[in-house]
Amino acid sequence: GGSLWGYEKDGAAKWKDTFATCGLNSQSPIDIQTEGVVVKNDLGTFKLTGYGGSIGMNMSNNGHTAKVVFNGDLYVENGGLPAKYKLAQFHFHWGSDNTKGSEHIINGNAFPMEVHFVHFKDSLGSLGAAVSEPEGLAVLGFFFEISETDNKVLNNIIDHLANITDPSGNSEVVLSAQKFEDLLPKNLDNFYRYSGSLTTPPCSETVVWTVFEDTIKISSSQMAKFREMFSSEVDAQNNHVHLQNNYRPVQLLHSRKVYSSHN
Ligand code: SG5
Ligand code: ZN
Repeated sequence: GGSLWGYEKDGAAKWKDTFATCGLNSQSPIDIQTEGVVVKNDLGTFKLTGYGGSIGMNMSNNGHTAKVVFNGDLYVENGGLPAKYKLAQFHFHWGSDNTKGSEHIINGNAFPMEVHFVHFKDSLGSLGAAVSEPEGLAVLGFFFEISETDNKVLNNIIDHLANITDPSGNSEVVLSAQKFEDLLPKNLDNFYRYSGSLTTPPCSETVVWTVFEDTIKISSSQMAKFREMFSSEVDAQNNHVHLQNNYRPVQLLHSRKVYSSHN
C-alpha cells in the first residue's frame, strides 16, 4: 500500500527498516508464557478514576484501527504502576477470523480481538510528551472472548462501525455517552505486567504494559462487524482492503521478565 507502514504480508517485519526502534530488544506484543512468569503479590489493585462517569465519545477510522476519543478526565494508578496515568484514547486490534487478532497471546494462543486503553503519565502533561519518556505510557490491554449472545454494552461502538468504514479519518461519528467501566471485565485483579513498547511505529520502548486475564465477551456476529471496516492499504487494483489482522506478531522477550499479580 501507499501508507508509511502497514500490516500487509510481512509488513511488520519491515518496520525496523524505517523505524530503528522497532528492532530493539524490549518490543511488544509478546507471548505470555504462564509457566515462566514471576509472581509479584504486592502489585495491589488498580484505582480507576472517571471510568464510572458517563463519557461522550467520538469514533473514527484512521486506516489502521477504530479509534475512540472522548470528553472527560479518566485516570489509572496503583496496580504496581509507577505513577498516575491519564487516558488518551482506546483502540482495537483484530483478525480476519476468530482464531487470531489479539496482539498479546497467552501460551501461544491468540484471542479474536484486543483493546488497548492508552494512558500517559499525568505529570508529563500530554501523550506527545510522554511517548519518548521512560515509563511515559501505561497501556491496559484486554482480550475478547467469543460468547453465544451479543454483549449489549458494545453495541454503542459496534453499531457505529458501519459509519466509519472509510479509512481517510474524515468519517467521525458521535457515540452515545457511556460508562467506560461497563466496557471492562469485572475482575481487574489478575493481570500480567512487563516493560515493552508501542506495537506500531515508532515502537517507542516507553510502555508499562498491563494485560488482564479476565476477558470482554463478544459474539461472532459482533466481531464480524469490525472486519467490515476498510484499511488505508490498497490491493493490486488500488481498492482499499478490509481492515483485518491489524495486529503485530509477537516479539522476543529477550532479558525481560513478565510479572503476574497472583499465583
Ligand atoms: C494504534 O496503536 C493507535 C495509535 C497508537 C498505536 O495504531 O491508533 C489510533 O488509535 C488511531 C490514531 O494511537 C495514535 O496514534 C494516537 C495518537 O499509538 C499511540 O498511542 C502513540 C502514543 C500504538 O499503541 S499500542 O501500543 O497501544 N498498540
Ligand atoms: Zn494497540
